[in-house]
Amino acid sequence: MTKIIAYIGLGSNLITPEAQIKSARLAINALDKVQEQAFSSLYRSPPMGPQDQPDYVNAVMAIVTELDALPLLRCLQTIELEQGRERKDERWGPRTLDLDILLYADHCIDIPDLIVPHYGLTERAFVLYPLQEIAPMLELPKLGHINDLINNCPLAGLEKIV
Ligand code: A4P
Ligand code: MG
Repeated sequence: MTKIIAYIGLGSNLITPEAQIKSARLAINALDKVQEQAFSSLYRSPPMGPQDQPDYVNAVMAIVTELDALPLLRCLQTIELEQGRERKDERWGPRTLDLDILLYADHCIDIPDLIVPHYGLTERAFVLYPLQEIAPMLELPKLGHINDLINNCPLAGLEKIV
């Protein structure tokens, strides 16, 4: 199996979000056939979607992996559950941890459980800015250069946590 570079979006807005992101990073690093290649700063932003929930902390991680995309998703979902993620009916509701596969090399995937590139990526400052921080030359399949996407995506209150 060849090695693939994938980008994972991490998000949390419940129960010490910064600590949730940091422990998710450790858990991803502990996965078999996954190595961290880069990890962005942490960013804070107001919630997209329902406003009656806390601000989010987000980050983006680049990994090198020999896992296929779907097994990788299953591993990430297990980590979400281990960190107390509860799936509720409310769309875009609060969560202890959300792990999304943003990109899987230059693959375009559209199967029932997995759409890559992640569907919301171009409208989400909390994804694009940390992604640009760790991959400033990135060309996204079907979507174009990261800098062009950033130029069309307002910050929407996003702040780097220092
Ligand atoms: N799925 C399909 N494609 C993917 C992918 N590329 N990566 C499927 C991960 N999962 C993918 O996900 C729902 C289903 O998406 C899964 O069964 C998986 O097979 P979920 O994690 O159960 O539910 P979700 O995350 O609540 O749904 P959704 O619509 O993906 O939520 P989002 O888009 O992740 O939004 N505001 C700020 N500021 N920052 C945030 O991070 N996040 C959300 C959640 C809302 N507002 C936010 C933030
Ligand atoms: Mg998700």
